[in-house]
Amino acid sequence: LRIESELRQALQNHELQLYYQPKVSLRSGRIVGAEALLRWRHPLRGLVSPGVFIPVAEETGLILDLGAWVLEEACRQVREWRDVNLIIPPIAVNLSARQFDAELPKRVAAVLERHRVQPDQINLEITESLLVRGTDKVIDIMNQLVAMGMSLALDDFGTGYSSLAYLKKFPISTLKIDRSFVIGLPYEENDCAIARAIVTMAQQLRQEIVAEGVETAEQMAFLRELGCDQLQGYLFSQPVPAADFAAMLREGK
Ligand code: G
Ligand code: G
Ligand code: MN
Ligand code: NA
Repeated sequence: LRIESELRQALQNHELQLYYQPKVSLRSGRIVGAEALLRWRHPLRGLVSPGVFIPVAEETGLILDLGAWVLEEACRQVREWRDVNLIIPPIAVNLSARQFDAELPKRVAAVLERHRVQPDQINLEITESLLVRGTDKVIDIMNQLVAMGMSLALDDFGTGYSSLAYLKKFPISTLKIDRSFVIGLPYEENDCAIARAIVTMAQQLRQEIVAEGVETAEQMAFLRELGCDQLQGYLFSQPVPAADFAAMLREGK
């Protein structure tokens, strides 16, 4: 309860911030995207992990206000970067299943327009729980977002309960292999088998594939051999403040 009311205040007191974690192309070694990740600088507690407050926000419904703020802030930041002629790759924003209602496409379109941001400049990351719930309504909302020019990525892939065949029903252009399967590469046979299966399937479905939580050169080498498209993880960079991400882009990394 305390976190809930403090989180409400945090929104008003500007204690929330977006960090950006680069996604790197395995082919070119260049930054081809970034994921925006929420950070909360609590005046007394210090940095509070989203692993703590996102679940609370989900339970209380506060995730709707939080999610709206994240989209607004990401678009504001993109506009600011564009205004100083920085060329930025698509920025991915995490969407909670609770944000997925019939009004979502309209709300997203309004934010993009307000900041004069093109739809392909913002990607949306969704989780498998949304697919499990996968009604025609959800598919319809996804199709509307795609028709607007946005791309959808499936986050934490492999941790939920959606069947593989299920996937092709949804207009998803990117799969993100969950960090829990990347940890054991290339030494854990099971992780290798799962990663291989996911990449093979994504290729068949013509989806881009991003590996999360890549920390070692050995993991990278294995993922390269599999034909994975992009990497995200501490090997390349932790999530960093906007200014640091802009500096990375300017250095042309
Ligand atoms: O950044 P970190 O790895 O600590 O994030 C922990 C969890 O919080 C991850 O599961 C991540 O997806 C989630 N998270 C971070 N930022 C956001 C956000 O803006 N919206 C939602 N819905 N989840 C987020
Ligand atoms: O659930 P989601 O994939 O949105 O969350 C991403 C989370 O993973 C963030 O909290 C981010 O800080 C964390 N993360 C990103 N890269 C790495 C990594 O290489 N290793 C570990 N342990 N965590 C990572
Ligand atoms: Mn994510
Ligand atoms: Na993830």
